[in-house]
Amino acid sequence: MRQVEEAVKAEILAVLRATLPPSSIPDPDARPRVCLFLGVNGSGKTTTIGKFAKLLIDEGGRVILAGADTFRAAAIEQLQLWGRRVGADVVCHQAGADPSAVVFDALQAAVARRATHLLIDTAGRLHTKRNLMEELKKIHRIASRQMPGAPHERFMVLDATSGLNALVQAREFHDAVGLTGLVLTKLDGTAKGGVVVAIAQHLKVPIAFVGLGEGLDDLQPFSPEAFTDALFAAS
Ligand SMILES: Nc1nc2c(ncn2[C@@H]2O[C@H](COP(=O)(O)OP(=O)(O)OP(=O)(O)O)[C@@H](O)[C@H]2O)c(=O)[nH]1
Ligand SMILES: [Mg+2]
Repeated sequence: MRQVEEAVKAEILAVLRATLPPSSIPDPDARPRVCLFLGVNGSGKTTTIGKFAKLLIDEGGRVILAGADTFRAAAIEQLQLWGRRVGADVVCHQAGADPSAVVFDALQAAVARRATHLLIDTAGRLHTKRNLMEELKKIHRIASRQMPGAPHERFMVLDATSGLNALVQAREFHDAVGLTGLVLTKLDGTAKGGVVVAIAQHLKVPIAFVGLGEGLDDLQPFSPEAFTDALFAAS
């Protein structure tokens, strides 16, 4: 039994090790690095953006947040609150505005203010899933027209408590914008987030960060070893 467990563990590690966290502060000629955060509602996108901004600012980055979740007024306020907490400028429009227009303005501001990073918050839910995917594609299109290569990162944020349906969701987001990384949130709870192994394996998308709470410093680079050990630890 022990041998079986060791073999399975080695397999999982091999899948997860094929991943590298993205480097943080870009060279001056590659700024701003534009990171799009997407994922279903409640997965932890806005919170992750706040924590990621803190991490980058601690390393000397200058960060701008884009409020492209215009679906709810509260979403914009939540992002503004994070901006104040971590010391990042926030570019946003009114609720109901075109998210791509927000991204356009935010990218312009990021260039003008010589920001190292632009982090884009998006809606997790629109009237239909089709709307959501079309909107993400449009954001992608507008950003890349403005700055070739942008958005450089397309991070899917997913909640450790999600089941196998997260694989289906990840595939949809991957088809829409091509995911470059995963962020696994809420690992501080009882869930172990095993579904990311399936996603990493099927979509070949690396896991970049894990969320370990709601506080400012609760985002960490992903460790394949620590994650796999926790997966096999008795709960
Ligand atoms: N314990 C814990 N809670 C988290 C973590 N990340 C996010 N949360 C909480 O999860 C809830 C949803 O987080 P949000 O950041 O608002 O999620 P979202 O994806 O932006 O949600 P929508 O904007 O509605 O799509 C909030 O109560 C967060 O505080 C985490 O790593 N650990
Ligand atoms: Mg949000």
